[in-house]
This record gives sequence, C-alpha cells and structure tokens, in this order.
Amino acid sequence: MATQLKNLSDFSHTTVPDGAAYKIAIAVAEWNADVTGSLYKGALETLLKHGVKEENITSIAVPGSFELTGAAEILLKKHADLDAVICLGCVIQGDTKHFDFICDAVANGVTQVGIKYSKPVIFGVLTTNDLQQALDRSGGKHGNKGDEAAITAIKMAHLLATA
Ligand code: DLZ
Repeated sequence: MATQLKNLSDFSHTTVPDGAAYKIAIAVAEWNADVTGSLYKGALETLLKHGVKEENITSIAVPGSFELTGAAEILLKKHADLDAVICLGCVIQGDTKHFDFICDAVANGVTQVGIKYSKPVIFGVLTTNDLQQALDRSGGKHGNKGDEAAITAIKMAHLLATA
C-alpha cells in the first residue's frame, strides 16, 4: 500500500502510462464544431499514440456541451468495462448568461457522473471569452486541450487499475 513519489517529474507528460489495456470513450459536442473537431482529432491521435487500441475507443457526438453529462452517464451505464470517458466541448462567452449556466452544468455534471460510477470522467471543455481563444487551445499557439484530456484519461485509467 505504501507508495512514494520520487520527484516532480513524475507528473510530467513524459511519464504517460501505456494505454494498451484501457477502454476509453470520447463524447464530443457539435456546437462550435470547428473547435471541437480539432479537440477530438487531438484526443484520438493522443490515445492511439500512447497505445490505446482503436477497437477499444468508442466515440459519440452530442448536440452541445450541456449534453456531455448525459452522454457520459449513458456510456458508463451501457458499457461497464469502460475505464474512462473524455468529454470534449467548447463554450464561448456571448451576450447572455448561457455561458455561465452551461459551464457550471457541465463541470458539475461530469464531476457527479465520475463520482457515481467511480470512473474518471475528463473535463475537456474549453470555456473561452471568444473564438480566437478557443482556436488557440485546439491546435493553435496554446496547444490542443484534446491531447491533454487524452493524457489525463490514460493517467486516471491507470490510477484506477493500479491504486
Ligand atoms: C445553446 C448553446 C449556446 C448558446 N452556446 C453554446 C456553446 O457556446 N457551446 C456549446 O457547446 N453549446 C452551446 N449551446 C447548446 C447547449 O450546450 C445545449 O445543447 C442546448 O442548450 C440544448 O440542451
């Protein structure tokens, strides 16, 4: 049971566990599809790069980020052998309060689903002030948060399997 971490490099992206044993689902929102399509591409490529088998990856699309919670719940209920679910979306600030409602709902929702099923549900939702900030984080100058979500999913699936 006793485990010690050697140093901070244990947390770097260079120590991603092998994903070969894991089954991972990706739920992606169709709103702001240019952005979420890039998040999805990044997540999928990163899972494959770290050894997750193509036949062990299930991908579904939902209308908007608000629906990601329901999608994660459906996936975990129907597929008991899943090791993690990645939720990808992009909510862009507008003139009304929709931004706050959707962001709060999906952040709380995926958290609750993860707790309910004791499975990692990864929050890969961009919450930005404008489209440029979203583009910068979906394959632009600030990298691709889809890649990061995939790495987080593998790390958490590994934790689930080995803790
Ligand atoms: C309605 C809406 C709005 C205005 N903006 C976004 C957004 O920026 N990003 C996103 O993912 N979804 C948006 N939606 C759709 C909601 O997520 C949801 O699909 C609808 O409210 C139906 O439940």
